[in-house]
Amino acid sequence: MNTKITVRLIFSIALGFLSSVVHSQNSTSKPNVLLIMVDDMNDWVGAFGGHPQAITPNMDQLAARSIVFKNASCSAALCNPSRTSMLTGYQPFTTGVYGNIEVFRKMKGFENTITLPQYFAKNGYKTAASGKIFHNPRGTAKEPKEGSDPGSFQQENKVGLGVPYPKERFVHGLNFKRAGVKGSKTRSFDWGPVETTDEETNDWKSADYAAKFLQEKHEKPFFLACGIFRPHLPLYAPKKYFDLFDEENIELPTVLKNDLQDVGKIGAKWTGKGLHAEILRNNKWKSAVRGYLASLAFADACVGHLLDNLEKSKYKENTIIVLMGDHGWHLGEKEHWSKQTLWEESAKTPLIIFDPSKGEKGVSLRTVSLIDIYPTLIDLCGLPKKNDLDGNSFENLIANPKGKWSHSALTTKGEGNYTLRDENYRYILYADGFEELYDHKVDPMEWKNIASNSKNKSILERFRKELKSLVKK
Ligand SMILES: [Ca+2]
Ligand SMILES: [Ca+2]
Repeated sequence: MNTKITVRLIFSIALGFLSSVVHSQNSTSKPNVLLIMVDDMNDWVGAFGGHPQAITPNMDQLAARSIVFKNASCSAALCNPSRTSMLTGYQPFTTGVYGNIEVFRKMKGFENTITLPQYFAKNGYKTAASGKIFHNPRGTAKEPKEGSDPGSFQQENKVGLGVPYPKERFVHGLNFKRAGVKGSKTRSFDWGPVETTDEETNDWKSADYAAKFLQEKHEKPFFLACGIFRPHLPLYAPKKYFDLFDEENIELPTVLKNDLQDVGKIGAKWTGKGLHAEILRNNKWKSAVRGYLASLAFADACVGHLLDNLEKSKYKENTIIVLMGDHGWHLGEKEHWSKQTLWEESAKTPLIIFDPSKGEKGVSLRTVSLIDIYPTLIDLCGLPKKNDLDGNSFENLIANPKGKWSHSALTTKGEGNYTLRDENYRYILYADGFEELYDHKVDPMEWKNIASNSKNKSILERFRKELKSLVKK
């Protein structure tokens, strides 16, 4: 062996040794991830200021030490397409998953999709889920259910959701179906207190499973996801949370009369005008708002149980916390209840990120989206880039919430209906070509559609161009 070869050989052995040392250090020092997803939670969380009477001390406390994204959007204002998009990193129009019944793995070209938890597992993480993360948490490998993806998480807690139904299910709220009143499309449109303890509820059990996971010893870094089902319908919560709110003094959302006059035909058709009229006719608006606030306060307590256990655990200093809803929720705004519109109340979702290594806190007004979570978590955890994702990493905003961000947030509903949100405006394009434009600087409730005002032509042009570039991708 000549000297040159010997030197090269020694050098490469030394390099190999060094890189293995570096590698093992990396894998042990990687941060853990705790992802908390609260179903149908709108910006009524205290820290987001959506309702003055919200009682969410645990989420507010987390917000106070984190980056609070006040202009975050979902990819779709419905459980399955929103969650599928966040967990695959692809927009609804990329996979074709627009509704609650499609399964992304049955879509051509997406059979072998590597989901967010699978990507973490591939890169040395242990992954676990409790409660609703994929749309249907009850699917098993033997019996996959619509909207489930058995195997995405290495370990999954198959549980019930929310709060067990009261014995006399429909005694507390309004059961439109039973009352024979037209207008409700969902049989779950009900609310009321349930005589039960926190510990007996499914949501508490979901949080408790994750809490116990945090007390265990884990050899690898972990990616732990916990889904809380309330404030998803029906709005049943333990009685003590209803007792926090006095129905008489409940503040209603501010609603403009005839707000729907200047919206698109498609948008107006999506609203539940009939349901809203029935709620008014039955004088139940305050009662329903109280049901939502009580359910949200209960969800917050479940989140608190989990976060308290993280605080008590040895993972406290090395765990990134991501807390989000899956989309927003209307409670009468634009004569609509629930989700599935392209307006702010549906498209906006709370998003809080705490990264102990950055130690930053504050509010970010950048218009990020849940589609950006996948690439962002890759960067925050130092995993190899995944270049086929639709979203953009906003790692820079975790270090500096006022940092650079040049993307509008895109939300899709069905084929050909889109909305873009930047820090000043919301733009909507329906499949029939109708456009809406709202100026959030002066119109936070999106009352006045200014798309037809010739003054705004250049703003419209900018959004049209951006939307084209995103949808064509
Ligand atoms: Ca949902
Ligand atoms: Ca209007």
